[in-house]
Amino acid sequence: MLHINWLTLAIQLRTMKKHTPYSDFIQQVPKLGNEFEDDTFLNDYLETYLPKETLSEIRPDLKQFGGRVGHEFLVWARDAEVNEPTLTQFDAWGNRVDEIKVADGWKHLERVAAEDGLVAIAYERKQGEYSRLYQFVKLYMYTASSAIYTCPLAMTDGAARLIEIYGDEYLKGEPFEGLTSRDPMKFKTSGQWMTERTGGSDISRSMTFAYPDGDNFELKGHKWFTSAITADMAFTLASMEQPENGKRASLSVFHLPIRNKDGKLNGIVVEALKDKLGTRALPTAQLELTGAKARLVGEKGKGVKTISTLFNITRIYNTVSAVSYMRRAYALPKAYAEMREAFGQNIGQHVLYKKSLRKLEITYQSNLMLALFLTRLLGKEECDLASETERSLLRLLTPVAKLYTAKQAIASASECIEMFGGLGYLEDTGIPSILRDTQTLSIWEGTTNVLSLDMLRAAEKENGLNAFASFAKELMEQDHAPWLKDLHSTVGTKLNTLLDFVSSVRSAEDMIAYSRDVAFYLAELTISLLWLDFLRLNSEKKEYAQTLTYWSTYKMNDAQLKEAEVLGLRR
Ligand code: MFK
Repeated sequence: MLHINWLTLAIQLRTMKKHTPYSDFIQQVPKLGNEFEDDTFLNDYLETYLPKETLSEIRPDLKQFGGRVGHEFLVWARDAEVNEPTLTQFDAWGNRVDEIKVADGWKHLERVAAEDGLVAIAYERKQGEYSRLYQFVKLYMYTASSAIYTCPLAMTDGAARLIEIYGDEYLKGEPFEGLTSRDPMKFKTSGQWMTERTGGSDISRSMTFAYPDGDNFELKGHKWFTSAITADMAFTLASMEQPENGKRASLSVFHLPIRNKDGKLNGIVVEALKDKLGTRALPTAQLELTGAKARLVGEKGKGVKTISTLFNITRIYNTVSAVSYMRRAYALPKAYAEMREAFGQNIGQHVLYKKSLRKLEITYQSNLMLALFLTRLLGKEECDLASETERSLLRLLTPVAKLYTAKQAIASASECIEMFGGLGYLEDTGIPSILRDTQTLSIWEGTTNVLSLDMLRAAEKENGLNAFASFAKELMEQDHAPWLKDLHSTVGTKLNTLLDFVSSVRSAEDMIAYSRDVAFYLAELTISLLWLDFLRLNSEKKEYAQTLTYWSTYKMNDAQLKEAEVLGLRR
């Protein structure tokens, strides 16, 4: 008879378990380093386009900031995301209070934004035309670690610019000083309320009305998506006359404080907080305006034109934020590559992982090239140093860069998740929020289609296409090193392809059908031209030539220009 010694067997099994090579394995957590120092391309870019003395002046600040984003800020961002905002509409006694609570992490992210001058730098203008570049480099590092506190900052910055251009003496006083302050106790933020139940893209369907109230107005109506309702003030649209049947409302811009001096809401009822796919730390509300006291800003009936000053700034924020997420979607799997093993080696050694990583690297660098170019143009415009061509180019490239980078960010975020396998799909790694948050970038501040139409508006009405052609011609005519000859010729061919295609389109309807693909091609072509310029100025940095080869040869696809025709969408 078989005799089993159960005690010995149990000991043997335990020992076997202990000796299984991977039984005690715990995956090391990938960590970010210094997001300024580790970003070699960012450093190369700043060395190329900033005067030496400006770079030496701001480098210590960029370095200290880059060291904090991957650590201290991430902890606050996580706190803000896990502890979502809450709305309490009534107190225990039945009084309407509409109190919104946000996490401590969110408050820390606001404090650091003030102290580090994330809005202020642009208005102090200590670096002259380079102030915007400096500011946006900080925002580029900040966004992906901010639980998108960048959203209130974007609207705050847009509001400050709106006041600079259209504000009266009152707005240029305390409100402007608050929006651009570095003192956390004085720093104020602004909302931008445009969307209503009747429309987000077509705001001419707005149904908020402004009734005279002494020298000012009372606003009545609904606002459907109001991001950052915890702000101190808002700029919004309302009509001063009831529209006749079928006529578009003529809108005007109004400024309103969100709370009165006694701390009570200024004729505002918070109906609900929105339950969103992403940006969950950001309190986005649905409001009723029940007689909010407001003042007119700019010319009556010119509301869309006036508020475009604000949303053109937030569209540049959107662009820079998209690249921030692209950088994160590269930096995280890059860190992981060095500490995760599979099939006998670090995953970073596998050629297919290397390929995915390299594509993410090219994507973030190329999009950063476009985003930072835009901020240089903006800086020049705001310091009155931009030529007419540069102004029109800024106007044209703002919607183009916004729509393009948003889509690229979503694709990079999705790839990043896959590169972590199942871990990338787990909420408590913090990685899924990158995908959820980037998804909003192609929606708010104008969808891809609406911005394609805005590109047409800028191209035709504001001389954008001619400006682009002169900018491209000027870059192509510079002296290029002989080794750049083939790349120069490839980019030249792409430029001709676009210009020939656009001039071959016969009707306005066809142009609309083609506009989205033209916008994508234009973004990619601008990036190619900018790489060419960068290589011209950095002849010794031949490693970047591979990037331009990939970009202009594989990424840019001439067939995409004909997509609307292939789909039978021409009239
Ligand atoms: C991380 C970053 C965070 C960002 C913060 C996000 C939080 C905020 C959330 C939101 O508020 S999301 C809501 C955003 N909504 C939009 O962006 C609206 C999207 N729709 C459009 O952009 C439409 O194109 C538009 C509403 C502007 C169309 O309106 P209209 O009235 O049909 O425009 P129209 O009649 O063509 O233009 C009126 C005037 O404005 C014209 O000037 P004139 O009066 O001199 O002729 C246009 O040239 C001018 N205009 C329009 N868009 C412009 C512009 N001017 C300069 N720049 C523009 N982009």
